[in-house]
Amino acid sequence: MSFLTDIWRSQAVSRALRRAHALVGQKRYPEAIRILTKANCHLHSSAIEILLVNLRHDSFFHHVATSSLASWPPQPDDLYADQLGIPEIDHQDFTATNVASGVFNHGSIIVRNMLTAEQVSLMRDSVIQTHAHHDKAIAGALETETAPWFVPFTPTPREGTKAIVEREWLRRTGAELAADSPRGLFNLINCLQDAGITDMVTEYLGEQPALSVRKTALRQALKDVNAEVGWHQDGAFLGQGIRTVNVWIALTDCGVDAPSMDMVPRRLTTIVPTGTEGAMFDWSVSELTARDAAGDTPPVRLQFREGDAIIFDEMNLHRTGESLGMTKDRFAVEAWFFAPSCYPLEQLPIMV
Ligand SMILES: O=C(O)CCC(=O)C(=O)O
Repeated sequence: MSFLTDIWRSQAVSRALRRAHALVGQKRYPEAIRILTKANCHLHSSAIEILLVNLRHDSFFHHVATSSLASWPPQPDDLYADQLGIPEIDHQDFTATNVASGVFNHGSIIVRNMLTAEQVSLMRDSVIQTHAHHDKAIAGALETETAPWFVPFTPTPREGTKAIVEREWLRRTGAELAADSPRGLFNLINCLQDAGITDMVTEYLGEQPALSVRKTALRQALKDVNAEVGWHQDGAFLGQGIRTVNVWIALTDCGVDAPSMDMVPRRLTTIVPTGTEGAMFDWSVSELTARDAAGDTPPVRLQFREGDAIIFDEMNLHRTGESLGMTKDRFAVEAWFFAPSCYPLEQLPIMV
């Protein structure tokens, strides 16, 4: 980059930051976020990306949440009654009606070709960079050396919110918090928007959604069996009265020689017993209980091509699908959206 281009760029970044701060001073968070996002698409600035993570969180507390849905859960018609197992659609049929029909009648729905090859490559690189820069931080690198790929998110303490404490454990399970990666989160939110996911979720939840810092992850599942989680329903620890949907997207082919997801292919309407003999945690589910809950629809190991997605919610019973002898790591992103009108604050909101 030439000296003049450098000067022009840093002036443009300062201008965008000044405008955003002025808007935030007037509590106009959505406009500040829009301006910074637009500017950053060509400026790729660490300072903008870090500010965006914080503004997306703070903006939740200035957002007046209203839902267009009087009750929850909805009871959509079963459009997939004639399909065995988990229903599958292609990206061209990705609508809130189809997704709700799959999730509320069958527990989940697979969407093939959710992301383009270019989006997959951008997100896979984001996962790799985030892990690598977190490693540098662990080895003692300063934040200025790990930004914009790894800058631990530290939310302003507020009543009902919770400091993040599980980074070490998450990392052992192959997950990085997307909010710890200002550039990774920027790329993720753009991909979610460009693929039509944010619009679909807005219609599905009946309001502009918020992601969760604690549940939105950039994942690298290692080929050597290492999952420390086991069978679980996220509803066992997310709390009652929530409205949520998770979009999990494979960034590499998986399910044969790389870890994938194992899933009970049916809609469960209750939280099954947790912490029974053989379960790894008090919130996870033993093999025996999972098989019991599955009944005549036994768990399946899912196979995905890169860019395929599966969508489910807090009632779904699943685990990382891994076996001894797998030869490849698997990359994925996991985006948990919640309805702001009944948001569990300890999950730490990020407006999208
Ligand atoms: O990616 C994985 O292996 C696990 C993901 C998961 O448990 C989830 O999306 O809730």
